[in-house]
Amino acid sequence: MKRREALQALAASPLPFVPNHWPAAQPAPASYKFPPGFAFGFSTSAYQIEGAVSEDGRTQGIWDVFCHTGHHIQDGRNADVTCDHYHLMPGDVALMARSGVPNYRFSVSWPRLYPELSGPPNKRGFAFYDRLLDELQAKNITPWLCLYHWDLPQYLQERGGWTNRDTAYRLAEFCDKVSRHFGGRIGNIMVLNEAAVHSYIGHGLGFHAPGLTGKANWVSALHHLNLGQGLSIQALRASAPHARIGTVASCEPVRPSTHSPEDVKAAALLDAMWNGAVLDPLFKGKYPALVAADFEPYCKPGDLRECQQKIDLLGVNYYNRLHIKYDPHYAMGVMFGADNDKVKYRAMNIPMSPDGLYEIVMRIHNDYGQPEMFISENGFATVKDGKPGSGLEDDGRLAYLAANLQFLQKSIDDGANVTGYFIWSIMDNFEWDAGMKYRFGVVDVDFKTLQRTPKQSYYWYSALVKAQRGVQV
Ligand code: GCO
Repeated sequence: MKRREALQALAASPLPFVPNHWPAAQPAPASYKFPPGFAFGFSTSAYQIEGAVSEDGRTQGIWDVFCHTGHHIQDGRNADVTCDHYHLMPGDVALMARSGVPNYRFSVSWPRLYPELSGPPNKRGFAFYDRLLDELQAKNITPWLCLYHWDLPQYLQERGGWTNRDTAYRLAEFCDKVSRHFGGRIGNIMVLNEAAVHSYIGHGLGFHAPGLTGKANWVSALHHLNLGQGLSIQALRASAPHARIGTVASCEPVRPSTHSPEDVKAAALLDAMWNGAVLDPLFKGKYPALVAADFEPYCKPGDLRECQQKIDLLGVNYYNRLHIKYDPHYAMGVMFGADNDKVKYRAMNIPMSPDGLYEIVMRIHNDYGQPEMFISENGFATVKDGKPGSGLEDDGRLAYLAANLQFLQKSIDDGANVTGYFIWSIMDNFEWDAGMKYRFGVVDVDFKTLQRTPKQSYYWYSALVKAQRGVQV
């Protein structure tokens, strides 16, 4: 039996261990009371899990080039194979199905679907996602599609990528074609993932693909992402009239690293760029006053009318509060800084604050007209959990997720219209510039053998979701 077949067989066999307990300190899964119909799910993205980067006609995206040039990835790894989900997909869907978690947010790879500039659709690329949808349907898992999770085709990068206004129009065209292909099969369609992170970290700081730096690249990329998002939403209204249309933003409260006036100013600026310059154009058709002038060189008359769109739901990715300091060496003089808050949780050496989820959800609720939201990502990184096959204890993750869900429940009790919660991620995967150094999965992936082993948090989340759905556990 080939390794791949063996893994597929493994995925279909009973799980290696099923703990029926977790540390007593954790809230009992049945202690939560989310509203009926609340959507629990898992999130992934194409580039981080698929692998098969040069198979079946796929061409390079900006992350392929970024991983293979220079020393951008902390552990020197790449995503050429990563979880090999492209081949092991049925087993991964089976893992989700066995958890009882009924929703799955994934993204499609643009260079897999349209490998050439102005070229025809790649039938084999589309066939992969058709098979994924078949598999999900067979297991009663609802698909949530995210159309653009950072893997821009390299042919568009060669024409300037997001710093080129034309890419906004290419995105709308892409969204239109993809949604027409999937027809009525997908009921929830999100346009972008985290315009703030993609523009700042990828175009302002250069830590992510395409590795550009400086204010002009950051601001122009963000404006063109906002414009592309607005155009795409309009295109999707016509091409997927049955679907709920939205987008996903990384929304985090921002605090200054210290009380110095420079840090306080830098934090306000980053807040305006990270939260405001993403949500204001979409909901209010303007940029925050603090940074509006910075967008003027790129914002043509009528652009803000295109950016402002009615959406059916907003995906909110929340991980932790941001702490910002003034640093003149970086674009706009802002940079991530130290945190002086006392916190209980720490991951990737970053302090984690579950109450920040409550803070940001209530802020969006109050400032943006009480939109329907779902938490499209929330997760916790570890270096390595337990020993594979030995019960994989991940108390830190479990505790952090449990605390986030308590704060989320509180925001709903206080009136926020939050209708879903998706964990990042079902399995360990390629964590961008950190490579495989940090792991976010509730399922462990051994990147040598590709074996998947559920961690304790998988079972805890499964029990919680089942209890909320009234299933006996
Ligand atoms: C992001 C992305 C995910 C990450 C996750 C953990 O926020 O960077 O949406 O792709 O992997 O957030 O960092």
